[in-house]
Amino acid sequence: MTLYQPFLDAAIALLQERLDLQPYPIPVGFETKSAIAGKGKHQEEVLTTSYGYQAPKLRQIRAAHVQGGNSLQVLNFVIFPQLNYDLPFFGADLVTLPGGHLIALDMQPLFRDSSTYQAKYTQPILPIFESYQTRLPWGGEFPEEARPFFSPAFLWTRPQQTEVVETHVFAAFKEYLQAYLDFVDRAEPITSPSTLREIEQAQLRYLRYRAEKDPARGMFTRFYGAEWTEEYIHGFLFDLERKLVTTATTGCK
Ligand code: DBV
Repeated sequence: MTLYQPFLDAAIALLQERLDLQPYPIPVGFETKSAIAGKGKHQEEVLTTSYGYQAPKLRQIRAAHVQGGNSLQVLNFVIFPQLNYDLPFFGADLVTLPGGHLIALDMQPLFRDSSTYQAKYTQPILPIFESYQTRLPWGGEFPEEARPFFSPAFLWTRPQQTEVVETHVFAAFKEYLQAYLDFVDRAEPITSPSTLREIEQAQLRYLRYRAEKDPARGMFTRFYGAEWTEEYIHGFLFDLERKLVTTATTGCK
């Protein structure tokens, strides 16, 4: 059992329990991908497994799980709401590299600076965030340009010990996901054309940023090549732009 497998199992179990969960198509060739990395005695298989689901209010729920031995484990898990809801994104980036663990967990806002948006989607989770502050302290430096995409309840931490990941990070992950699903339960469709336009713009802004700046691009390119990596990023991990083009040109969803 690798470090983030229990996170993935718990998330899928919770989603199945609380949502009408359906599969989301994963492009052929991207469900699993494997390569051998390293040299000589340090050779190690790096296996990337993808998971995709959808639910009535949630356009895409997807996870990428990278398993490459003790010093390379990643679970990147994101929920993209349908464009007619003002729900935030659920974003988890759980990363273990030779240098240590790097944990990013948030309900990433569509509208970072709106006080009504914060009152609706950040204030309710601040008590959860605060309850982890002493055990999961602020992880320090992170890209300034990414700041608009995170909420004040952004849990960003670099634990020294694996045990902290297995206990406190795991607990925080499950609490954030439960709280997110509470928001989903309560969400009502948006009908105002101007708000719908703002939501689409905000989703595209987020998606373009993440696709362009994906911190895993270098790693995936080294293991699996540039062609596979770009297709994985734009065709699965951050696929909204392509889906919008398909809808516009064929009328299909
Ligand atoms: N990050 C992804 C996806 C990954 C992934 C899809 C499937 O968005 C993994 C894999 N994240 C990943 C890896 C690293 C990070 C780092 C492998 C380490 C990169 C390295 O050190 O080589 C949050 N993830 C990070 C960092 C941040 C995040 C801030 C440090 C990156 C840096 O120093 O530049 N999550 C990440 C992020 C956003 C987010 C930037 C922006 C909206 O939601």
